[in-house]
Amino acid sequence: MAQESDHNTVKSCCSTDRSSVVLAPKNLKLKAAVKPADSKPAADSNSDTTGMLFIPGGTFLMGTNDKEGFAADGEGPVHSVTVNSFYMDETAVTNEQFGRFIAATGYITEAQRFGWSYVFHLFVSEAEAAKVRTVPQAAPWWYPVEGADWNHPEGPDSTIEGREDHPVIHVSWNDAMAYCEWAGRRLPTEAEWEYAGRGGLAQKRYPWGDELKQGGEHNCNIWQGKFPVKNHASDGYLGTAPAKSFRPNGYGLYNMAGNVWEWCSDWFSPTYYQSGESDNPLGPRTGEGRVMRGGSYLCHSSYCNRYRVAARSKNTPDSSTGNCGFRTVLSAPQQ
Ligand SMILES: [Ca+2]
Ligand SMILES: [Ca+2]
Ligand SMILES: [Cu+2]
Repeated sequence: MAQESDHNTVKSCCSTDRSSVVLAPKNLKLKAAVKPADSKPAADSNSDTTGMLFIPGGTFLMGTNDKEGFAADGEGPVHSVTVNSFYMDETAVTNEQFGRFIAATGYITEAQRFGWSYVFHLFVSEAEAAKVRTVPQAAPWWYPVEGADWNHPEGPDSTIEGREDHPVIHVSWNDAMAYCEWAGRRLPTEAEWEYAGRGGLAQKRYPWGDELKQGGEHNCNIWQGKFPVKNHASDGYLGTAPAKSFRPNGYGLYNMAGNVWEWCSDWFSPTYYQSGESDNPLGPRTGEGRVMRGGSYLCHSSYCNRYRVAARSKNTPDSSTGNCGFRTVLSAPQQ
């Protein structure tokens, strides 16, 4: 299998971007139909908070100086940030919820426009694997599979049947924004995501505390074993878990750590925390990648321990993978 060079300069996490393999989009014209989106938290007109939890605003210490962190990702310095109250989805958006959006709008996702998406190699059938010609050099466990999309997570020979309550995957940032627009919601800012992820705790490594396991029990869906070849799945899941699995955090939010990465509205910059922006920060004004938070079922302490609550990553807004989804938020009326 030939390998194309990877455009990532920062050591990649368990994810990968669309430009890492050279495959021509099958339908470039349609791609223009994706509207560029503004990352500003709009004054939300919608007041339907079904499936959401109230997150009371406050001031917290964002970021970490943890020695287990990735300094190159810009996880530090720790800095004080204030966020207003908001509502956040209790779980990541599920296949069932995303399916309702597709049924209502006929929206075509970017994976469908490009004709392919990244599937983790162990999930790809022999027949589909035989068609794969290039893989991202820095993340060769990702196969660009033609016909893989949210409704066919492992490729054209797969379905989401039985996984309706799992988080939707193979959605790009642009797809997530389109869903938000339809639902009258928005993506969380990176600050909102971390504030919510911490669940009211201060400067802990995980949403539940500093220890990965509590009483010997798994708290999240990540990778056990030898990445990327042997997953023991002692947490119960090789791939995605139902969106409402494991114990929720202090705010009642499920799977903020692990399961699937979650898109945030911000552009990513490893130096952004040095900007001093502390009042409901919206992220850098420009960038190349959008922030992803929380890590996924592929994260492992030996390679990418980005299931820590301060961990950050990014991907280009048109990229889609089998381990990234999103959840939505809604601004609460200001007091
Ligand atoms: Ca797992
Ligand atoms: Ca997650
Ligand atoms: Cu990872």
